[in-house]
Amino acid sequence: MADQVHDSIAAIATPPGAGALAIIRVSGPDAVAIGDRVFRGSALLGSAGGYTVHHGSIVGPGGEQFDEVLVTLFRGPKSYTGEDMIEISCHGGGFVTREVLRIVLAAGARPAQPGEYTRRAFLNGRIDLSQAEAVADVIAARSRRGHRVSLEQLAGRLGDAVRELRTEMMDLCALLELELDFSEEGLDVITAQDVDRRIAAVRVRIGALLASYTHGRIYRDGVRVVLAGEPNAGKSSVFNALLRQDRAIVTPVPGTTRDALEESIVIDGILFLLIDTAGLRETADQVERIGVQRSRSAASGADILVHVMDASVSSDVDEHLMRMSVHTDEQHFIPVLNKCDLLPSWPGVMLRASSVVTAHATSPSGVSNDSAGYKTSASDSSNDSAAHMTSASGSVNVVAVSARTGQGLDLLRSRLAEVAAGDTSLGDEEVCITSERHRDALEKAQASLARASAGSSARSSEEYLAFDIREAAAALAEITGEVTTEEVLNHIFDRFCIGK
Ligand SMILES: Nc1nc2c(ncn2[C@@H]2O[C@H](COP(=O)(O)OP(=O)(O)OP(=O)(O)O)[C@@H](O)[C@H]2O)c(=O)[nH]1
Ligand SMILES: [Mg+2]
Repeated sequence: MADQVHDSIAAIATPPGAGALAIIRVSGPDAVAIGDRVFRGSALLGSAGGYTVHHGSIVGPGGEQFDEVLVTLFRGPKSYTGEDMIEISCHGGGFVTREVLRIVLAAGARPAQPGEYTRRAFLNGRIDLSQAEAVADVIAARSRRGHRVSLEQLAGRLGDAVRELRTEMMDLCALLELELDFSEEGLDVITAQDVDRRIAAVRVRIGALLASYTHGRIYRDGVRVVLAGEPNAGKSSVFNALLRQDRAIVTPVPGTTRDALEESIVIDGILFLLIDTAGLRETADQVERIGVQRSRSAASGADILVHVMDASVSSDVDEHLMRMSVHTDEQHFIPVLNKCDLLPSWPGVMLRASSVVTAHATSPSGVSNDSAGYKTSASDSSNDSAAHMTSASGSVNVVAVSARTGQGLDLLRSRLAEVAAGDTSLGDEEVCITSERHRDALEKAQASLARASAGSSARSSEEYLAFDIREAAAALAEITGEVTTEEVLNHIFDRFCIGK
């Protein structure tokens, strides 16, 4: 595609459907000339400067007036793409918009590919690759925090942090190479301790960026919350109550929910994907059995597992957890005691569970169908599953709710937000990574730097150290796109909409 940047592209930049206005964007060396072919205003666009708005009409090939429009003119390089651009604001009907685009295409533009404007902005050096990715994220953002992390990336904060790290590495390489040149003359350019210290400092900063992925991913893509538990515990009722809508079917019949249902909500600016699942039990019903399997696999992919228990069966939380042989990572596990309206008195919000589970993250491996619990395998059948429960390390925060009356649900909401944000909530100063691509690049860099550190401790030659450090710097360059491939670019821009 790099060789195609010399033509002019056009696309509708607003969503399809009727609206007050729609915008057709044209970018490329002929953008202004194409504008003058299709637009009649009081002056020629060709003689106008950038950042000007012109009132007039779009005319068809036969000179017939088609729509009354405003044209905004941008002169490269001070435009989104870095090229000459015009944006035609026309009436927002589907027919009008398509027709204006058709007229523009007939006047010499080619239809733009998805993300092609942003791709040109990147290729023309207007933005780095991490900023280009952030454009799509800002558009796709579904929550306040998701929007914030994307916006900061768009502002170039990640790119700046990465470039700073690269500069530090390249400086270090230069010193190492100087050292190599001067070593025969017995001159010390940099001491071994200095090299160690500087590599270690960069590794710490990369480590911090990597750690921010936990938040970043969650803020961007949302937190997967699986509601699980015994049949009839009220999972679907809690699901509906959190959504404030009757989404899932609720009946007194155990085994009502078969297929996993997914809906999103925003709590405290964080996006949550709530997943209601089939109650976990052994069953002869073929459909329900598939549902139970799906519950287990959903639970294994959960960021947060909400285990719903029926207070009318027992208000003893331990008993519930033991019976279900729940193994879960304590930190991402929220036990919920539902139907508390049926108890003679409302239980305290922090029930003490004397012997519960720690540190057994649910995982897809070892999941089998022959127990009610989330995780069993051939070697740990449900009989000896109690062995997995580390006893009495402390109390567990059990949230008492009633899906029926709504009591306790606000507490459950804030508990979800609290668990999602983790114990270290994101500071204002912190740069945050949100994409797997960035994480992979940082991990690659970190691995090269680990080799450099090891080499430095072993007092290897400066040549080898510089090689590893250069490799780390090259990995970081993938984030900003200083080093990139057509394949990577296609992968990134394919998820853009047309017109952006
Ligand atoms: N009193 C009372 N009843 C509730 C409450 N929550 C749910 N129920 C009732 O419990 C029954 C089961 O509710 P569901 O939400 O279908 O339970 P479930 O866990 O989704 O059940 P399955 O999908 O069969 O696994 C229904 O009759 C609900 O009306 C509650 O807070 N209080
Ligand atoms: Mg249900």
